[in-house]
Amino acid sequence: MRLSQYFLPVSREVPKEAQIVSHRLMLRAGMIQQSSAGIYSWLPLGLKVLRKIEQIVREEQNRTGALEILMPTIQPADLWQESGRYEDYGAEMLRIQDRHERAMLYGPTNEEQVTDIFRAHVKTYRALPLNLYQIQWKFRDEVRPRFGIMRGREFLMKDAYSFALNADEARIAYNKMFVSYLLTFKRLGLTAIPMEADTGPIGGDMSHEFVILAETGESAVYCHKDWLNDSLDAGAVDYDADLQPIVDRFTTLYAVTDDKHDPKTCGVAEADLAVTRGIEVGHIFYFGDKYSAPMGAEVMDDSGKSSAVYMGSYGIGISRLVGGIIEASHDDKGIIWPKSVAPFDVGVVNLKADDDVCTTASEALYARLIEAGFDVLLDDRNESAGGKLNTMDLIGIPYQIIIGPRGMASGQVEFKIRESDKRQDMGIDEAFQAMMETR
Ligand code: 5CA
Repeated sequence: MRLSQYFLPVSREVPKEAQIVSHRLMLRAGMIQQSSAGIYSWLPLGLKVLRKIEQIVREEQNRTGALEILMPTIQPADLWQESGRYEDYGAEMLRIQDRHERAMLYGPTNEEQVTDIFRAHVKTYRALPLNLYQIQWKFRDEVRPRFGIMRGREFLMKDAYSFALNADEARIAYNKMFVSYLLTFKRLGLTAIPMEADTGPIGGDMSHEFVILAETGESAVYCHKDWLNDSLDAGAVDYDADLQPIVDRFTTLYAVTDDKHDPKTCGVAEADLAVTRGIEVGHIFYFGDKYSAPMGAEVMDDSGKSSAVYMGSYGIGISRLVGGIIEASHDDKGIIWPKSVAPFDVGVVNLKADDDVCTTASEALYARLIEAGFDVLLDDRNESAGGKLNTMDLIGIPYQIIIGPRGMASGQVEFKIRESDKRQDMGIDEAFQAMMETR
C-alpha cells in the first residue's frame, strides 16, 4: 500500500476527550472515528488490526472443533421472554419496534438465539457435543461508555455456545474453551490471567474472566504475585486429550475479580497478594440448563430419556482487544504492534520523494517485498522526513526500512525494529534479507 493513496488521517493533537493511552493512540493513528457515544467507525488501519485479531480468534476456535455460524444482530423479543431475561436485562438492552409493532432488540448476547437454533434441529445425544460460535456486533446501552472502543456501546464479540448431554461433558467443553483462550491470547502477544469471576446477567455457577493487567483497567483484581511472572504458556495442546491438568495448572494459584475476593478466605498472605487492575478481554460461563430448560432444548440419551441440554457460553471482546493490546504495548512515540496483529509487516520510508535515487530504490524494494509476500506500507508522500518518521512510529509497524539521500550516497538504508528501537545501516539486499529472517 502506498501511503499517498491510503486513508490514514493521523493527528499530532492529543485528543482531549481520551482519558487512556490506547484511546488517544487509536484516534491519533486514524484507526477509529467516533459516531456517537460508545459507537465508532473503523477506518482502514483500525479495521485491518480488528480483522487480524478476529482471524486469530477464529483459527483457535476452529482448532477446538467449534463451528462458525452467523446470527442476526436484531432478535425478536419473544425469545427473551421465553428465557425470562427480557425484563431482567433492563436499560442496557436496546429495544426496537418494527413497522408491525413487533418488539425486537439489538442483541447484547445470543444465548436465546442459539438455543432456538439448537432446539429446532437437535433431538438426540448423537449430535453432541456441539459448539457453535459467531463473530458478530453486539449492542449494550452501557451507563458509562468510555475509553473509546474498550467500553463501547456497539462492540465486536466472539461468542461461542456449547451443548452437552450432561455435566461431565459440559465440563470437557468448558475446559476446551479455557485452554483455547490461553492459546489465543498468547498468539495475540498478551498475558491474560484466568480469574474466577461473577456470572452477572449471563448466569450460571462457574465462570472465569481472562484479564490482562493494566493500571488503566476497569476491573479491580486480586491475584497471587507469582502470576506476574507467569507466561501462561499452555504448550502444545491436543484437544482430544484430558485438558483438566492444564486447567488445574492455571487455576490453582489464586486469581479472582473483586466481587469474588474475600481477604478472610483467600488464603494468600498479604505480602504475596497483588492488588491491581486489569482489562477483561474474555469471559467464559457454565450455566447448565438455565436457557435450555425454559426454552425446551432437550436431547434424548441412549436409553430414550429426554432432558434439557447442558450449556456454556464463551465470549472474547474482539474490538476491546485492539485497545487492550495497545495498553499492553506502546511507548511515548506510539503503538508497538505485536507481529501477529500488525496492520502491515513492514514500512518503507522514502525520506525524499523528489530524489530520483531514493525513489528508484524505494520503489524497487517495495515491489520486491510485496513479491516475497509481505504486506508493505510505502511512505511515498512529499512530506517532511521528520513527519514521516513520526507517523511510522505512531502507527507501530514492527519493522521500518528508511531510505534517505545521505545513506543512498553509499548504498545504505536504515533497518529499524520498532519495539527495541534498534537501528542498523545496511545495504538494500541485506535489509530485504533481514525482513526474510523475521518470518
Ligand atoms: N454471552 C457471554 C459469553 S459469549 C457474554 O456476553 N459474556 S460477556 O458479557 O462477558 O462479554 C464477553 C466479552 O465481551 C467480555 O469479556 C468483554 O471482553 C467484551 N465486552 C463486554 N462488554 C463490552 C463493551 N461494552 N465494550 C467492549 N467490549 C465488551
